[in-house]
Amino acid sequence: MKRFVEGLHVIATDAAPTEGATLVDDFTPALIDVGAHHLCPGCGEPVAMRSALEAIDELGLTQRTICVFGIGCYTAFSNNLDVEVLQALHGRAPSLATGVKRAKPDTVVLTIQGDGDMVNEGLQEVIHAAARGERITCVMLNNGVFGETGGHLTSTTVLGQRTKNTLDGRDAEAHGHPILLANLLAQLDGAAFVARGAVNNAGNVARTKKMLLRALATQEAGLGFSFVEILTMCPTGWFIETSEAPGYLADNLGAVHAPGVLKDALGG
Ligand SMILES: Cc1ncc(C[n+]2csc(CCOP(=O)(O)OP(=O)(O)O)c2C)c(N)n1
Ligand code: SF4
Ligand SMILES: [Mg+2]
Repeated sequence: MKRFVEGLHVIATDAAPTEGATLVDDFTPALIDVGAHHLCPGCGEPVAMRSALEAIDELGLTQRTICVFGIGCYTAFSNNLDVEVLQALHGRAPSLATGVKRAKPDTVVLTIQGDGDMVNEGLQEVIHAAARGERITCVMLNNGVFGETGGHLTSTTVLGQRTKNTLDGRDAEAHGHPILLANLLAQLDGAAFVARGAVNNAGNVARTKKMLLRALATQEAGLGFSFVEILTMCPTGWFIETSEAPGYLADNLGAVHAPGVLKDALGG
């Protein structure tokens, strides 16, 4: 079995870090009220959030947008976004978003969820929303772990990936196979746009932003359900050095959950 710790500096977690985090920049992106956040250095979720907010801003949708948040590290952003925000129970965001969109069809509704939230705790929610062709956009930040609660296995963890409760790597016989959610959703007739991006390098960030723009355009065109999965770094939950996380994402999560557009009903 492939061990994902080979060649990596795995960080000891039996003691507090000797050095504190450093504020790199206090730049405040559009639609975020404060520049600084308390997510870990090197986390991919702030980059993904920024891309989503840039897409909303560029399409001029700010005044009509309602975000529904799941529960994970990304939830920290729900308190300081300059768009309307609702907080869902774990995994239930697609149903809450469905209610919002049906009650207020002129709004643009998107969920922000993690892999643990969407694929473990609420898998049926997103599948049924997609099958119904709800005119909402679901965004899944996929780091292959329950980041906020300590880096445990989720349903998207790839075979061989080391997590807090699979120290020797995920083993198919013991822990089952990963669920490739975007591939699964793309098979449903109600899904109009399905794509998987990543934020581990500048090119992938740019491609992910285009996917988000396309998903929101799909919603605005009333074509059905739209979905963007974004692979994000979680150096803390992967127990590796921050600098190693972008490469680790490409070699592990990204090698199985392949980035690309899987379905695009807008065409052209
Ligand atoms: C019903 C319920 N079960 C468990 C939890 C604990 N919990 C909070 S965040 C979280 C992990 C979320 O993982 P994910 O959605 O992948 O987000 P990440 O932290 O990795 O960004 C869990 C299990 C909870 N808040 N509610
Ligand atoms: S635990 Fe992982 S997902 Fe959570 S803030 Fe830290 S790096 Fe990001
Ligand atoms: Mg996660």
